[in-house]
Parts: sequence; structure tokens; C-alpha cells
Amino acid sequence: MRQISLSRSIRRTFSTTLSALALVGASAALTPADAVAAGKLQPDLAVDLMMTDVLNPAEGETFNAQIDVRNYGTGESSPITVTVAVPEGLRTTTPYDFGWTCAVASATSYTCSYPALAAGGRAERLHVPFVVAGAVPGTAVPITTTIAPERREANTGNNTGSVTVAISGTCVIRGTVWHDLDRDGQREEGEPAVAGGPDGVLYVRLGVRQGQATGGGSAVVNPDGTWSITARTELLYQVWMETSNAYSLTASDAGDDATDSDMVTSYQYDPTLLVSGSEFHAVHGGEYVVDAGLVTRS
Ligand SMILES: [Ca+2]
Ligand SMILES: [Ca+2]
Ligand SMILES: [Ca+2]
Repeated sequence: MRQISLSRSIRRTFSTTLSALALVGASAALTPADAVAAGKLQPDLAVDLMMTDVLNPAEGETFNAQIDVRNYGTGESSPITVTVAVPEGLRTTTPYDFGWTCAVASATSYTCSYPALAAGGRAERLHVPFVVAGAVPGTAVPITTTIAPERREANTGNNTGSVTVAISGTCVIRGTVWHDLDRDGQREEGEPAVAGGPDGVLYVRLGVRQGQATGGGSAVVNPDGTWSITARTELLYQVWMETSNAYSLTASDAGDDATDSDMVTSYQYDPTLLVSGSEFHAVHGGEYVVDAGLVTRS
């Protein structure tokens, strides 16, 4: 990200230098100092970056859009005004007073202001709160920021930025744990369940590795080897399981998916065995089956 900003900055400086040189060529009366002075009159405000502090907020929850504004021009800007649009499905709440001054301008926008920015200057990160109110679970809702153009601003094409936020819904992740007696990776008639407990499965857990995502959950395994977790969506999950080390993991994805074992990695971590499935993207309304076949440890 820093590299992109730097190259953009270099490109802008370079093109400004070129136009200053062209100006010098066009009129012998202008000195290079005049050209630099003229260049200083041109701020170029830009929405540098937009993101959200939560990847998958759910109905009723508050999250923040984070917005970076920078002056890429060669001259100081005037005091800055930005409008942050509130899309359908989100609503405004009390804004923060932190570097920026924000107010709820209408049901569909905030207006935020900030002091003048020197050439090359970056504003403090702007945090704007939103409440999820009626957005459809599983959809991506866009949030857009627009900087009011400066009077002398040459480039206004970069005055708008946007980010989408995925609205969390619910999904079901479930599976069956069984003892794969013939070690063929398939669950057949007569192969028994592995139940919850110290001699069987200690726990099943949904792993979340994206730091800004909210979700997860855990389950105990029923006597018939089944388990089920209802969880938030619009994020990546992995099923993690810890079992007695009397077992090892059978072959993964061997044959018919309806009756195979979907656990792909295992680690003997005495006194237990740790197994995990592949990472998958959970979406609203989805049902994901992650079965586990265990064999007697040899
Ligand atoms: Ca601009
Ligand atoms: Ca089998
Ligand atoms: Ca499979």
C-alpha cells in the first residue's frame, strides 16, 4: 500500500515538473522560480484509502469506515470538507470528534471537515460510524466518500473513494465423526461413530484467521458422531477438531464426497490429535458439511 502511494506521489510530482518546464519554455519572461510559485497554487486532494474496521457486520451492529485523505498537490489546500454517503441498509449514529469534525447532514450523509492540508500532507484518519439497519444479509453495501473540490484543484478525478462492506448472515456447518475401521476413507454401514468426550472428540471449533472478521463458534460431538454449528457468514472458516490420540486421521477426500472424510491436515500433539479441514468462504444461507474419519493409531 505504501509503495502504491509513493509511486503515485512520484508520478504526480513528475507530471507537475513537466508542466512547469513547459510553462518555462512557452514564455521567456517566467523564471523557474515563478513556475514553482505557480505550481504551489495547486492542491490536489484525494481519497487515499477507504476500509472498514469490521469485515462482516450484522444487523444492529455498529462499525466504522476508515478514510485517509491526502493532498498530493504542490500547494496548500483550503480547509477540507468531505461528504460520506450512507447507503440504504445502513444508518447514521453519533459521529466522533477526533481530528475531524463530523455532523449528520441528512439521513443519507455525514459532512466532515478538517483544517487545510499542506502540500504532501496527510489528514488524520477519519473514522465514521455506521449502524447496520435493514441491509440484506449476504449483500455487499457500498460506502462512498467525496471531497469537495478546491477552487484551484486541477485533478478532481481522485476526490471520490469507496469501499464495500459485506453484511453478515447465518449459515450451518455440520459434520459426522466416524471410526474408519477398514481405513479406506469412506464411511460404510457398520463403521461406528466417534462421540464427544476424552476418549473421542474433545471439541469442534470454527477457526477464523481474518483479523477483521467477526465469527466462529464451537460444538460438542453427539453420541451418534454428529455435530452442528450455526455461525455468522461472509468470511473464511476452517474446521478445527481435537480428539484422543488413540486415533489418527484417515485419507482425505477419498471417493464419494457424501461419505468421505473432509479433514486434510493432522498433527499428533500428545495427549491429543489435532485435525483441520480446508478453508472455505461461508455465505448467508449456506450449509457446509465437514466430516472426519478417524483410524486407530498404529
Ligand atoms: Ca483531487
Ligand atoms: Ca471405511
Ligand atoms: Ca470430501
